[in-house]
Amino acid sequence: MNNKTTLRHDWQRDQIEALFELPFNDLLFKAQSVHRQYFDPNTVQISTLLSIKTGGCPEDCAYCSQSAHYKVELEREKLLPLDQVLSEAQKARANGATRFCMGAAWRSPPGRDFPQVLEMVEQVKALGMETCMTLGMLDDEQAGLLGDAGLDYYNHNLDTSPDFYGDIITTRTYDDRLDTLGRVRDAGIKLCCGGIVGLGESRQDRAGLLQQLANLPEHPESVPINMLVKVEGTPLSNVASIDALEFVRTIAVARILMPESMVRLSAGRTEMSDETQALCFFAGANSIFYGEHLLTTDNPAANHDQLLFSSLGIEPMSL
Ligand code: SAM
Ligand code: DTB
Ligand code: SF4
Repeated sequence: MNNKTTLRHDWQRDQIEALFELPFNDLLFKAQSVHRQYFDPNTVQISTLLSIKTGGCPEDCAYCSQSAHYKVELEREKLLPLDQVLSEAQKARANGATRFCMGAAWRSPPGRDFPQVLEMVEQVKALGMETCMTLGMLDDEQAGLLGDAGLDYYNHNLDTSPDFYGDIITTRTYDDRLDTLGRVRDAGIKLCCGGIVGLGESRQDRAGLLQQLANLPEHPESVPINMLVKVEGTPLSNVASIDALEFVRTIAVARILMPESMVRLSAGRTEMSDETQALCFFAGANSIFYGEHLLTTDNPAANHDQLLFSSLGIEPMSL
């Protein structure tokens, strides 16, 4: 008999809010129990990020260092040359990363750069790594070409609840995002889709984001939960920090709603204690970004993460 929690796509908002409101120990016990039905609890997948095109983005995402709408100290860069991307991917592979995620500060990929992006997918894949790209909105043709090039994952986040979304981004709609997610699925590419916690949203908004993700036609294979990294010069540079235990609760609810997905403890680990991260792993997070940089901000030092893994008895996941 199969005792696994069944996958649901019909979550109601009040049911999700009720999970958030459980006593902390009950919530974490439930999340860890679900986690153990689908995963080895002592294994965490490791991805490494590279910004392949930095800054000057026309979108106005209020959290982002790369938006041209805000005055942030950041050097803009054109698309990186292929050989530089490959040497970074090789370093990441040597350090134990199984997935290489490439991010570009675009609204959508420009035609002139697209052939080079496809080349990056093919050549990083040839190194024996999984590939992930996050390039903004895609049309059908672009999604198809990325799929043909062998792209494993496409990252495109919903970021927050539909209700709060307009407070954070005005230059593209929630539906634009959902459309891109549908095109990625149609092209046979796996989805990496999550959001950000700590934007000044309410608990209801956090429940609303997770409801959207869990009620997609298929759960995203990878669900990054970012904690806002506050960047000087952006409209959210002084927003109140999210309580660490509320962040852990968000991870736990994501795990319960999407039992089969990899839940990534994504941006924001530099600002978290080891104890908070340990609770996130207990709550069901089983993927991290590894390496000193995210896209434009810092990530914990690699030797710090090695010590953390070893003190928790966690092993990196192999492909
Ligand atoms: N430009 C593309 C897009 O937004 O579709 C891809 C890159 S964008 C930087 C990828 C994701 O990183 C965003 O959707 C957001 O969820 C996350 N992110 C960006 N800046 C962040 C910050 N300061 N703190 C936490 N997460 C952030
Ligand atoms: C995701 O959800 N988080 C990553 C990845 N997808 C591309 C990006 C985090 C960015 C953090 C801020 C920065 O370094 O610029
Ligand atoms: Fe541009 Fe992506 Fe940053 Fe939004 S999150 S401003 S789309 S780089």
